[in-house]
Amino acid sequence: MATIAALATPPGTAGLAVIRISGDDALRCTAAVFHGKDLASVPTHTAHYGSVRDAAGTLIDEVIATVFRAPRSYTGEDSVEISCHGGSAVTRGVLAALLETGARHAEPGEFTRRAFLNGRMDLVQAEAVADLIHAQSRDAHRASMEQLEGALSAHVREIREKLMHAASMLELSLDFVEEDVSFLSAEELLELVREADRSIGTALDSFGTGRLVREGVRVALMGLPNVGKSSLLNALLETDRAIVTDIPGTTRDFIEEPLLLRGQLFRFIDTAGLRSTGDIVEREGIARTHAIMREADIVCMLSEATEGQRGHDALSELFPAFRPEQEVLRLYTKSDLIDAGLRDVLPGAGIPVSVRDKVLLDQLRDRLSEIGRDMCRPTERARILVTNARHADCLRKGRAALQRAVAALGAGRTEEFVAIDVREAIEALGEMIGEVTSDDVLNGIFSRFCIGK
Ligand SMILES: Nc1nc2c(ncn2[C@@H]2O[C@H](COP(=O)(O)OP(=O)(O)OP(=O)(O)O)[C@@H](O)[C@H]2O)c(=O)[nH]1
Ligand SMILES: [Mg+2]
Repeated sequence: MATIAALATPPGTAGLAVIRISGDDALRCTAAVFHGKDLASVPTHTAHYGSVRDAAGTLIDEVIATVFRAPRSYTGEDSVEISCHGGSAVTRGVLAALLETGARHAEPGEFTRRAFLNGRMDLVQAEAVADLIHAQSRDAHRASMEQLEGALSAHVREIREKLMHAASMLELSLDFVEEDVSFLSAEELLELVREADRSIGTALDSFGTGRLVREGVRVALMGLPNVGKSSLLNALLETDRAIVTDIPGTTRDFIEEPLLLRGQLFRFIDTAGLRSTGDIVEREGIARTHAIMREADIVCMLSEATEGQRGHDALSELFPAFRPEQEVLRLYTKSDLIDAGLRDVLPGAGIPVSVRDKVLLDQLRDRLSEIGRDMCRPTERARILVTNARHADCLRKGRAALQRAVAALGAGRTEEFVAIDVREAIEALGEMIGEVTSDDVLNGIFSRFCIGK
């Protein structure tokens, strides 16, 4: 394998930076610029102090080089990690010196791609590396860590192996079709396929939750104009993100912002106030508000506390229908304008909020994070969590093939037909974990990685 090198830490100024080199000549290339011990002869997993100099002998930096010999490295190849001082000029200098020795600059995700190609991890685990790096919330971190550890792969592998057993039995039966012997009864086969179908279903069911974990729980703030939607968004974000005025119809286009609440990732969406209007920009904004309402996981219906029940009735008329899985909260805004005593008796399990009351804001944060936590909790049955759309696609494909197999068995079709469907399911699951891959699939996956990973 050609030797590749890249900066593995973010570019910019920092205490330290790490440059990674991997490939057949990783040790030779590093040794050519490294002055200290002869790296070509040191044992694996050892760290060495020395200096990096360019071809002319000019000192670039003092560094620590850690040597990992194949196959016990991230990529499975000979690799070196050079820790140098973090700074653009230093890292550029070290990298340039390495590239002079014959290494080439790594492409995005190339280290992990090699780890996959060298059998150090399967495709689900390789993708989990990218997810882990990008994880913002506690749940996303946990889900990607579990995938990296191989929990999801093991689940899929187990289903796939059972199906492979069924397929080989089916094919054996086909070989002996003249003799009329069967190695797997139709009932056994049906049970096997059904079980695999159920196991895939369990994994797929977790994808809804997985999406919430990965992308965040979407919270839409909706209400009539001027009720305080944008003010609430700003208060929760603790910045002046949205324009706030006392003129109804201030917000036109929606504003979406991610926010971590108690370690939980949310996406808050401030929308245009709902009313009938002749203004064509505002009308478009209101159309978007409706679309956002349909998509949101949590809908906050905002109405002014001084309006009481009336405000919420007017709002419900404008937007009566929600999906059963949507959580709808009734918020009473500007609660600083009503008596504290009245806040406990707000109609419809209403939640009092005010941008001027820190305690009320904190209570709202608690409530939202509680709901979010429930939504993101994997179901008891599924210990695993599917968070990746490509994985869900493969699982769906596998499931469809198994359902065709069940139908074929029900219709009394011959083993040949059933075998084709089972094979297709095996293929789909294999695609997910990377047992069968194409360059296109790999390019698609690894191009989304950052360089140096
Ligand atoms: N007293 C009080 N006033 C508030 C509170 N929240 C918002 N306001 C005031 O209400 C007015 C409208 O606030 P916005 O946040 O712009 O309302 P909006 O719902 O986004 O309005 P549109 O974008 O026009 O639909 C502003 O004058 C705010 O200062 C609150 O908690 N207490
Ligand atoms: Mg607004």
